[in-house]
Amino acid sequence: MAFVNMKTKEVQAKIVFYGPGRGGKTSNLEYIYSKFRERIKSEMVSIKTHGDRTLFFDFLPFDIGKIMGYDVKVQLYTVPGQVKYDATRKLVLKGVDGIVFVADSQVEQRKKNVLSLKNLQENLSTYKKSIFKVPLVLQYNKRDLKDVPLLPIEVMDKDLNSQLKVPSFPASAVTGHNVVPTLKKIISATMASLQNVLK
Ligand SMILES: Nc1nc2c(ncn2[C@@H]2O[C@H](COP(=O)(O)OP(=O)(O)O)[C@@H](O)[C@H]2O)c(=O)[nH]1
Ligand SMILES: [Mg+2]
Repeated sequence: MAFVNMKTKEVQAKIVFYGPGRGGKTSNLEYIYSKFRERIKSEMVSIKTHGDRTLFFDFLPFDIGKIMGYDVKVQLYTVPGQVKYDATRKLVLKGVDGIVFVADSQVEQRKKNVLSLKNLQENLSTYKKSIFKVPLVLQYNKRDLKDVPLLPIEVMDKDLNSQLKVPSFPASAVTGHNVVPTLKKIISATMASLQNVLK
């Protein structure tokens, strides 16, 4: 649940980038960090293994200015995607206000996307949260790849979004294509869901 201070008119919301290992979650945060460096007062925190994989999570606090009279800060987190780190994923989801699900567009990763989305649904349910109610945006990442077969957008929609029917973006966390629109969408969806609290 977001932290709201009515007196100082501050809101702090938690947004988690979820998805299969190596899908591009950390790369999204790195792009956001490079793009908005002047608004980000601290370093991006990344806890990585030797192989450069996310071990616990990445963390990026981000000032987005005033919305509805409140000074809004979002905290962006990523989870480690590998199956064995499920306990950490669960922990990072605690108190989540909005989620970006980063899917890997490579044909080879099709099954992993579906399993990871299912894992998200299961882990949310341990907090009595429904994947159908939490603010959620899908990102079909790595659309820039040229040398490997990619899943058509319609197939990804069918696999991941036929029931959820949430906003989705084809994107590239490496070129930055649609990274900021993905972020803006999840921030606005998250703020909309907090509206009742802020009134
Ligand atoms: N070509 C391409 N590579 C990407 C993209 N996003 C991530 N990668 C690469 O995929 C690998 C895993 O990315 P990372 O952000 O660590 O994935 P994470 O495990 O989801 O955090 C890295 O080598 C990235 O450079 C993308 O949009 N396009
Ligand atoms: Mg990572």
